[in-house]
Amino acid sequence: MSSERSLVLVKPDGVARRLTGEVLRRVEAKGYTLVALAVLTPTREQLGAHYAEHEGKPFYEPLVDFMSSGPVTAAVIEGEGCVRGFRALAGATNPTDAAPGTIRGDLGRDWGTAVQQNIVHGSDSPESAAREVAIWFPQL
Ligand code: DAT
Ligand code: MG
Repeated sequence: MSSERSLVLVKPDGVARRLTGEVLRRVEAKGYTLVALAVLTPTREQLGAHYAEHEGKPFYEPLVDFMSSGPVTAAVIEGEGCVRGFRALAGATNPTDAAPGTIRGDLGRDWGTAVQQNIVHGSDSPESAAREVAIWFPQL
């Protein structure tokens, strides 16, 4: 059986709001397995690698500022289809548009900041997941 993995981050807003447990609860209730877990404040260098695709966009510097502003909870999850499955749990990028029932739809809102603070990150493809897991958990 193939065991797809995804990289999940509870972003600084989610950690500050004490939502790590709520996010991990939803991951586990869905049936995915936690295979690695860490709490850390990311460096700007680490975030530059993680968000390389967004370099040059207007929200890039605010994004790196925000993501390095405090601790995040990083997790590797595992399960058939979990990359797409976690993106479905997370909901749309803009929390105003995210459907009720999703993490961003239930727990997030627009705070008027330069970058959307939307509680979670989830890898957008199995290829991205492999790249991101290597950035956050080089020991895996
Ligand atoms: P996602 O996190 O849903 O994969 P993304 O990779 O396109 O979204 O962008 C990374 C993060 O940057 C996203 O979670 C929130 C923020 N962001 C994206 N597009 C934005 C925009 N147009 N304005 C403000 N923030 C944005
Ligand atoms: Mg993305």
